[in-house]
Amino acid sequence: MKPIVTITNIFPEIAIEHLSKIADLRTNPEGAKLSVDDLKRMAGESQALITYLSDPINKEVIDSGKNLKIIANYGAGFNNIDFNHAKSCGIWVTNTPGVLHETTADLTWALILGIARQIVPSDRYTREGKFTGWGAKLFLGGDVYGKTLGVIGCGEIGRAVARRALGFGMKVLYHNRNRLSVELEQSLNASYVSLEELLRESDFISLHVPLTEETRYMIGKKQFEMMKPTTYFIHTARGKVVDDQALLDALKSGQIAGAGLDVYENEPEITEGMLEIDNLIVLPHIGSASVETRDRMAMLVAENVSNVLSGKEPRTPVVPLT
Ligand code: 8YV
Repeated sequence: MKPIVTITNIFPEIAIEHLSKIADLRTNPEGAKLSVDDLKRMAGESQALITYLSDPINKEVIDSGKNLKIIANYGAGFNNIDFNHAKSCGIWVTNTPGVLHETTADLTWALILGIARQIVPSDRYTREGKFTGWGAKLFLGGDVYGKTLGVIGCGEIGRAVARRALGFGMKVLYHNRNRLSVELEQSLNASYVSLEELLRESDFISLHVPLTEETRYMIGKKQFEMMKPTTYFIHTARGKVVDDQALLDALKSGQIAGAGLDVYENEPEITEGMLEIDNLIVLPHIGSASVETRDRMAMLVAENVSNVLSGKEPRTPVVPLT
């Protein structure tokens, strides 16, 4: 009998084909919203559970997985999973590092350029038939080339964002739990600074930390007050790292020049008042959303699952079980 593998949401076809050769696959092809009870039932039935950032894989769900061997998250972030509890139950937890950072960095840059050059309102204006001739003051934005980029969190996504800044002649400041090696710093032309210095000096600030107890609400009123009125704030990490109300206040009062967001404090709810603000781009959490990257993520998930089901170690465990 083949092991049961349950996928809690829409999953790329290429990996479905691969997994269906080795497992009895249960899927949710329309991406129907699942309750904790649904997740508990799925965990109870399966040897492997493929999960998404929107699935709260808490103690209750994990305890229901009597035969569960692996929880394979479709994403690099895994704050939706109580991985310490999973580990104590002998269940592997895996994520998808190494395959989505370039795509997420591309989107970060789309936000940097988009907010600085007013791409979204310019497009709207043109579509609305308002473009009647060249205007000397039409949608004046801020320069990107030659400015200072501050990267908070210099893991693989933060570094991919910093690397792109080389082509824009930017000065790069970064802040991270640990300082990067001298070689890496040199290859990125990046200087390690305190968080406060980064907030005070940068023209663009981009956030790339995971959501943990230490990073929860690390950017709030006090941090926005340190930024320059010409600074643009970009956030493609996890909503709860930022106090959205403080961000909204900073945008409204002109404390900062603008922001580009892919994530929200109470996602998928957009924080009240955000949609009325002009100097803000709001995206629906599409950081890794390219066809190629989603396929790569899914194939890595499939490899992790098939390794564990055949008694091997997964390729990208969140923490080693052994
Ligand atoms: C994923 C993400 O699409 O990798 C992450 O952490 O936020 C996204 O790239 C998301 O996690 C889907 O589950």
